[in-house]
Amino acid sequence: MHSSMIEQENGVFPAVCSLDCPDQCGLLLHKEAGKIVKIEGDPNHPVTQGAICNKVRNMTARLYDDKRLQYPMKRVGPKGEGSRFERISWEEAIATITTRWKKQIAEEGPESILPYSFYGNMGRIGTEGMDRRFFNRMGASRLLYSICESAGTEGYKYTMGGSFGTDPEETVHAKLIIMWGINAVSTNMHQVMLAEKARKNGAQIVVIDAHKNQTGRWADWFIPIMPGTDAALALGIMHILFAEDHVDEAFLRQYTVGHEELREHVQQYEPSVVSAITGVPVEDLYRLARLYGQTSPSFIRIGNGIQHHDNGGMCVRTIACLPALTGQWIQRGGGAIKGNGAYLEHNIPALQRPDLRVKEARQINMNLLGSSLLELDPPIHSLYVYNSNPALVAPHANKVREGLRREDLFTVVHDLFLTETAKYADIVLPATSSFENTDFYRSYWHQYVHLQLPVARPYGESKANVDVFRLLAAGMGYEDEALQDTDEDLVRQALNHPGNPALANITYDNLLEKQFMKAEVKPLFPGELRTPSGKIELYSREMEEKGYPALPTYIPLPDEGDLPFLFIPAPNHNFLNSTFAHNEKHVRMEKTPKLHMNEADAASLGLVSGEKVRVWNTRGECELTVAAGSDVLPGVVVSQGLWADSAASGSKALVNALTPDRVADMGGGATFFSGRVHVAKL
Ligand SMILES: Nc1nc2c(c(=O)[nH]1)N[C@H]1C(S)=C(S)[C@@H](COP(=O)(O)OP(=O)(O)OC[C@H]3O[C@@H](n4cnc5c(=O)[nH]c(N)nc54)[C@H](O)[C@@H]3O)O[C@H]1N2
Ligand SMILES: Nc1nc2c(c(=O)[nH]1)N[C@H]1C(S)=C(S)[C@@H](COP(=O)(O)OP(=O)(O)OC[C@H]3O[C@@H](n4cnc5c(=O)[nH]c(N)nc54)[C@H](O)[C@@H]3O)O[C@H]1N2
Ligand code: SF4
Ligand SMILES: [Mo]
Repeated sequence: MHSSMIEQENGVFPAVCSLDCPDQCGLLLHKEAGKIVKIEGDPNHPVTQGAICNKVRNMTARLYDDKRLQYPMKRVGPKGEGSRFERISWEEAIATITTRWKKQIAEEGPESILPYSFYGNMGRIGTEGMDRRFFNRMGASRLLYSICESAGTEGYKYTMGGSFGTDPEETVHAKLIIMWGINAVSTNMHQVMLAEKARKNGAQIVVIDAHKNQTGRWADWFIPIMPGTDAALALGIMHILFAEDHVDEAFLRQYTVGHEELREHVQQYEPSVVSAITGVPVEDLYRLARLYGQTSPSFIRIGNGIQHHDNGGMCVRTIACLPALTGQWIQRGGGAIKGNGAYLEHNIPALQRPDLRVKEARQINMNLLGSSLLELDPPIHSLYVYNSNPALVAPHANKVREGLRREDLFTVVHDLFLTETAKYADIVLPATSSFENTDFYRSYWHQYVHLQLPVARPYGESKANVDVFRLLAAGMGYEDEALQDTDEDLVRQALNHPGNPALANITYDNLLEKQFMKAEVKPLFPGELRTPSGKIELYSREMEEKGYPALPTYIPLPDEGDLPFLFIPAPNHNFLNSTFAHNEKHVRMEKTPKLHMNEADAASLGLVSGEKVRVWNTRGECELTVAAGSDVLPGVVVSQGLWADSAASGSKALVNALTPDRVADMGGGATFFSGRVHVAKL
């Protein structure tokens, strides 16, 4: 790989997928006349092996979509629907923003400014590098990055000490694979490829989900479950494992704390009790527990679906205890993955420079964006959004939009497209795609680190996040060296991390030569975990001190009144969150936004498949098309995908109009899947 890829008009160039997806595929970009004309998988990538998803195979249409933003703009019409924008220069854009911010900082202080971002591009210098330095230097309000996996990550950490799990490449050796609350066929396709290899060697595949989607259909055994009850199922399995002596006593003694307390504690989770809670028949519960207790190696892939609930943190904490009971962590390919991000942790302080912040600032939970914009005192008077589209993806969308509509809120949005959020902006800035930038990428599932160098020229006048923050720093008069570092400096500083020996060989120079490298990860066992005891904590004193039950526990979802259906608005196959929801090709592949419901429920409401329904609660409403059948249990309805306001289907499928902005039990997490709704024929 060489830095002159931009200059070469034709050829095939290495790249990495920048999307927020565990697989982090190695890619090959085909260029003709300076344009990327084809994207395929890199066959030399050991994990992703040349296979990529349909979304990214069709991504060139997005890169050169004629709706892609080319130059900065200012708003001239009203905010939101009906907004209009006029082209301005970068000089004017930066001057407008920094003039406003200087005034605001002088009058109200920097906490009146809120950066809002997520991982629309997983490149680390662009999503948690120069941006963090800039807002630290400014002293702006801090965002709690809680919209995705934070509840489950915290829950898993209480049990295992951090995001450390099985190396996915080893999972081909498993004889039992449980996909638990993950729609892996759509969201982690290479885990499915690895499971297919294991299946050829005799492995059984079990899927536990609230919805029999493509992943459930692919399973050898699909187990439907009432949403929000998975902790009870896991505790029911533990009850049987202890009762029938399928536990690995030696492993428990050597590597865990609290197994005796746990043995006592799970006696209350009798199969009949668990069955009544989960909807899983008693026979199936025994069959599952015995299968898990008697098959080795066994591997559990813990998805994000189970933790987007009020009880999500405790649920993941509980499931994460299972592999310890049968000693799976020392079996090749056994164990579990919730996330593996901690193995590849780079030097975060060196990249983010918290030392630039002279005064502590308030922290704002991103799941509470709507109420924060509407209710905080002192108020937020400026919002800077990048790498995210909160008007579509954040919970309680109507509140978010009401906040964005405030006339006294100065909003800047930096994106590749005029998103739903950008329509509320005062200033819109055009962003480069990841293939136009330098950045490094580290998967949160496999164990490889990638370097991306620019392959194509910036589209129009678009700029990378890092470049915009350098301009903003200059405009603000911040002279700190840290705000002038080059892209290469940033990557070098982040990868120089004596605290993580797994990255010892992974340097900018080595990556320049090899493009991607596997970290030298030490096996978890034998070894000290990063829990307080250094062992797997089946009993956690730390949790007890924080007011949680010390042992894994089933905590029912809160009561949302007598609305008849629990509503699960999950991701779909052809979009990635709201990315691709604006691209015609992807929308066409996805067809229309549906509402999956049980045929008995449909019949009782007089509904048949294909009919339009109104779905509503006190937070808002949306319109979806019924798909009746046996894919979900009675009392549950499921939609898939975050559809654009302007979807070709003319949909009014803003599913987040219905989702609660309650905060989950841990990590300030989101509760997208714990809301209830009414459904009726339109
Ligand atoms: N194609 C595609 N891929 C993606 C994404 C995308 O939007 N589209 N998004 C990316 C991102 S940011 C993330 S975080 C991941 C998310 O991907 P996953 O980890 O797969 O999580 P979800 O798709 O949110 O939910 C997974 C499953 O949980 C089920 N579910 C919901 N509630 C419950 C419950 O209480 N119990 C059980 N057992 N199941 C439940 C849902 O029906 C769904 O099938 O995918 C990433 N990859
Ligand atoms: N109902 C419901 N809501 C959900 C979920 C769900 O399952 N159900 N899932 C939640 C989850 S898990 C997540 S992670 C969030 C994700 O939500 P977001 O992080 O908002 O993800 P996207 O919708 O993909 O938006 C990313 C935006 O970043 C832009 N972008 C891409 N690259 C760059 C870049 O280099 N620079 C800049 N400035 N912009 C860039 C893209 O064009 C896109 O508009 O959504 C959450 N919302
Ligand atoms: S979205 Fe996921 S599966 Fe698709 S190319 Fe990117 S990393 Fe691979
Ligand atoms: Mo996510």
